[in-house]
Amino acid sequence: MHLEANFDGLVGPSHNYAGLSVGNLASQNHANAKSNPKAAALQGLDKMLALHDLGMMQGILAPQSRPDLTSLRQMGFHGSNADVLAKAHQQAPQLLAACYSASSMWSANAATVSPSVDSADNKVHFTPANLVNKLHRAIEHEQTGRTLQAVFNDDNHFVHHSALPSHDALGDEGAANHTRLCRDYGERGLQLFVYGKSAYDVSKPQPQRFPARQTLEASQAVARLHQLDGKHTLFLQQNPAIIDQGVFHNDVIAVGNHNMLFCHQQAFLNQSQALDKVKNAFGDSPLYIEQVSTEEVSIEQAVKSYLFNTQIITLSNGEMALIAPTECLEQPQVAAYLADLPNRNQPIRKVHFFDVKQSMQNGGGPACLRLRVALSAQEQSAVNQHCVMNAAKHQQLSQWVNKHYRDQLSFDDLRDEALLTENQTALDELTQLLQLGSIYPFQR
Ligand code: SUG
Repeated sequence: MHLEANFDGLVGPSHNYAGLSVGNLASQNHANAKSNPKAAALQGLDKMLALHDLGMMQGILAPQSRPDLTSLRQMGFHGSNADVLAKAHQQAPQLLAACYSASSMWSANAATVSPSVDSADNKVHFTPANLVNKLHRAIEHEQTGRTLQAVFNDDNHFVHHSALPSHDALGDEGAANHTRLCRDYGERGLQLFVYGKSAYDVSKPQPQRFPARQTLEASQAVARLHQLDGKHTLFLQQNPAIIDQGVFHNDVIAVGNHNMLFCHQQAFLNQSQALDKVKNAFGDSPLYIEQVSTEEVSIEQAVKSYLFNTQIITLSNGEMALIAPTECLEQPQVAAYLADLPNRNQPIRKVHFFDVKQSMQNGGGPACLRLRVALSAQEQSAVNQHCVMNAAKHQQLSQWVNKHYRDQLSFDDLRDEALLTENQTALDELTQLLQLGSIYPFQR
């Protein structure tokens, strides 16, 4: 049996609000707010357990080691670890914050993943995203590669590529700009790559205010690496006007699952032509496109609520359910829309609401927290089983969080060497709980 697993990023012990992501309004609005790392990690674990309880295969991706001392030393801070932290805190607080971000929790940005049924060599392909647009994220991809190798560690089934060269022309944000539509997870699907700009084609419009993080050229390179069939691969441009309104990734305005595409009316450039292309490429079987009009939900409310950063999941009875953040209940248009959604002619029958507020305040909703990996039965058994969620694992990891995480963090706490030690102690223990081996630089 094929299924689509969700691998969520476990929130790291240094979760904080540093306002690092220009163009991501929640990140900017919460710059320097106090964060709650323990609550953040527990919220994430509870969502993972709930998905497991709904019958889904739910995986866990370990956080990255922060602060990233290698990067800080590369930037010229030297001496003991305490010296490095104190100097960076005093001389370049932005760089210290970048090297301390727990942003790897948003595993939708970890990589692009293609299932084996879509690839010419019949293997599952992983390409870590270079995330070049933001410094705090551009330092993630090497560790991402090591972590994915430790979870999907079998050459017979899994192919791990390096990230694309780190340059804006190949800016890649991973699965946040990638969706796959299919009739069944075990059948060849249609892979939709959504880009914000082209590096070279000047005829394509670009946003004026905020950066487009994903380029067409990067999406094409990933499709080549993954050996996808051109007939079943589409490249669509995101509407640049909404990037300027805070839609910094396509998964803030559109989400797909099986034969359903759920999107806002303004998600894509030249939307009706774009959706015609999707329908044609999908073929004859039924495809549900649920488009929400601007009248019904404004872009502003969509961005505040993360209505489209929801997860659509298919339950074992074939019905679909929507995993939504509780912020959707706070925006009146969105709450009204969701109350009516199950009555419409589309497959979602139920909406489940989750409190992931700690992540939401940095611009990460339920869908940002997960990387989708469609797997055959054989591939499922080739996954590192210690990274798969169940009730016992949830209990074990909740205890681990309660033992190691601080209740609260603010920027000045980042210069405290004790925080570094706490992070490393926690992650060292985690590699044993998840049986990952020595994946972190401090363990080598
Ligand atoms: O890259 N926020 C992340 C949020 C990523 C959301 N992911 C998806 N939409 N798939 C980002 O902008 C904020 C960090 C800070 O400001 O402290 C941050 O990195």
